[in-house]
Amino acid sequence: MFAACVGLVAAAAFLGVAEFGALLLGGAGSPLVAVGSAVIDLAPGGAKDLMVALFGTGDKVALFVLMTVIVAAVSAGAGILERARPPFGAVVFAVGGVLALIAVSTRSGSGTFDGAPTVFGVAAAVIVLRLLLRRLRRWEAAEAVPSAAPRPASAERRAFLAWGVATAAVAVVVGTASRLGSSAMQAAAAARRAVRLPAAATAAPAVPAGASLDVDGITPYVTPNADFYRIDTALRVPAVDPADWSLRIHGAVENEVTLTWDELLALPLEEHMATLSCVSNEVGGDLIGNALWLGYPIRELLARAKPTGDADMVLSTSVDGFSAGTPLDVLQDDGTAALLAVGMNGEPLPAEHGFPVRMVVPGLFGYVSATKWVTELEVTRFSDAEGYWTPRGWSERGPVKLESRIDTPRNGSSVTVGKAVAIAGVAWQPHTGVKAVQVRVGNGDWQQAELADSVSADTWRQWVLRWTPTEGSHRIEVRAVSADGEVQTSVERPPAPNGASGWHSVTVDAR
Ligand SMILES: Nc1nc2c(c(=O)[nH]1)N[C@H]1C(S)=C(S)[C@@H](COP(=O)(O)O)O[C@H]1N2
Ligand SMILES: [Mo]
Repeated sequence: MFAACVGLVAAAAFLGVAEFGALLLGGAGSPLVAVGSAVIDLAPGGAKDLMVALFGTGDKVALFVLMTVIVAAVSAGAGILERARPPFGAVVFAVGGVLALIAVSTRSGSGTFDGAPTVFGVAAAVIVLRLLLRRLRRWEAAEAVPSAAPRPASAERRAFLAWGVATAAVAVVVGTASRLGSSAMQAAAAARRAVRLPAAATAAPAVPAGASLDVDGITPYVTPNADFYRIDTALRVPAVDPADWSLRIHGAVENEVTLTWDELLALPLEEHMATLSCVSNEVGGDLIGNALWLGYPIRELLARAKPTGDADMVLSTSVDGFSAGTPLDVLQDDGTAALLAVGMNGEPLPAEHGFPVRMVVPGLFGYVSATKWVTELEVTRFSDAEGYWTPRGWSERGPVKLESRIDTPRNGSSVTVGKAVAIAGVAWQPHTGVKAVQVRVGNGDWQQAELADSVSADTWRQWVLRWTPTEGSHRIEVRAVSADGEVQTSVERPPAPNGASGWHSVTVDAR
């Protein structure tokens, strides 16, 4: 009887670990779901009809109940078997695991790692089976020959029961929570696949060929979504179904505004290319990307809401609790394409970049403006509210600093004496723009780099300087000049509290 319970706890451990693994894989690879759908696929038509006839639309629930009963019976049996004839109980779990693996790997669209949750689940089940049975045997031994036992039977019994109950409880809680989380993620992923974004009412001009220089190793002008840096506080990417999404604009406004997904998509959307960067980016770092955003100007929504009194900040909040405090005047400015974005490079926002809706504000670091999975805009005051990072040591305001980066040659690389090398990279100060980039080799003079075409002041610009190295080690430095005439500062500052500064340099060896 207790051995059967151990089998059940082992099965719970299997499901708990496997479902948690599936959650980490973004909702894929759940043996529970895979086996269930394999059974549906394999069941003869008559059985399916019978299930539907018996249970109607409850047929899937009925299937899971049936599967649970079977799994429970087999697991209980495996517990008894393992106690009587180890390791055959463990073998039963292994066989079950192999069947589940077959089910997982034959599901359409299964990925390379989708079997991992099942494998880890089986390992957990076998470990739990063995450890709990060892406790059970100790208890039984203490009951049988009390004098020979190191601890009284009552202590062994308590230990066995405590471990069994605790393991089962953890497994059930983790498993259930993970299953719910995975379902939500898969539902959001399916909803994202179903999204058809409308064409922009105001399309961005095509990117001119001259925006991209033909240099090996330079950062591409547009960052593909898959390569776009990701920064957020979310342990798990929030799963938001657009059907459930809405944005509420409230606080110091005359009219509260609520906007649903369908209402947002029905508005005349704008396309705008903008470079987004993170305040945590080190000099020379890669927490920056440039994308074509599709969205609706936040200024128009604020015009509907009509901010009142002396409001000077908009606190945007995400479903996951993150918040950013953005200056109200920036969001209201006619000349700033601050968007409530739904599209990124021609696709719905990827889940990790804020699907279904995020903010993008050219010229401000992400932490004070680019709220992903945004659901709320509160019009307020900097003196009354603060964004997530402000009490954590980052400045209340976060305009992007004038910066430049050398992409190629790489620091520490070797070049050939007398053979021309392209020194190239990107420079940016979104919303202001870059008008010149200068490069210095060693103690030489600053030389003007050639600039790629500027697409708008809101994006970075590629630059290149051709250089023919002489023998030796050379330090190469870069600095940008903004459209306002500001020269990038050499003063080195760390990212906290409002962005790193200083000149990026690389050292190369010419031989
Ligand atoms: N919900 C949410 N939105 C967020 C953040 C976050 O932690 N949570 N981080 C911000 C920061 S610090 C940056 S730099 C940008 C990064 O956006 P990305 O991951 O799409 O590149 O998102 C911003 N939006
Ligand atoms: Mo950031």
